[in-house]
Amino acid sequence: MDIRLVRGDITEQHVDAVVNAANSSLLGGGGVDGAIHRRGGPDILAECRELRASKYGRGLPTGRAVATTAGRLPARWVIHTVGPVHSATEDRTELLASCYRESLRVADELGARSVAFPAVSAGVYGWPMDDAARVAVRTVQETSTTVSEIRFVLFGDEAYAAFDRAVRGPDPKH
Ligand code: AR6
Repeated sequence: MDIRLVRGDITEQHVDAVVNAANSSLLGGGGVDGAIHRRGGPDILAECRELRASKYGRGLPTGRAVATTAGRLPARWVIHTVGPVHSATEDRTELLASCYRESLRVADELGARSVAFPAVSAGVYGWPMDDAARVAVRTVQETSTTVSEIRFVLFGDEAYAAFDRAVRGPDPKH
């Protein structure tokens, strides 16, 4: 499995599946979620509403993932996952890892070979970027998957640098 880091906007990625940093309501929000619904168009929200009606009336639990169409995005699917808020629980690291594992499990079920991830929980949900990046990179490296390309799409230099450090591992000089 190849891990790539890209600076940019996740809604512009030509990949099989784009992961959305959603919330349990599945009804949209700001950040990545807002951008995906805005650029992807109303078909994504329509499918999210159906999922709420059929399976997730109480919301998609934190750490889980579910797929919909990607609408007008240049991808085939959006995989919605709900990250933990940083201020919340003792299980937050495990729940954040679960977002990446579950998203890759859903990607495998779909037959997706390339998947783009944002820095889940590192925006509105308040995770320090270095911590979020370490959990993200370690988890995808440890997950067995048929996905062959994982692309972390980072907004801005700080996020890119944090993921770059996480991919390179601890600096031996320190
Ligand atoms: N492409 C790539 N990365 C982006 C983009 C984009 N278009 N837009 C923002 N980021 P966030 P969370 C970065 O807040 O912390 C929503 O309201 C952003 O700079 O999108 O998991 C949901 O509905 C940050 O580094 O997700 C939830 O309520 C990272 O993506 C809540 O926010 C994640 O920021 C989820 O919060």
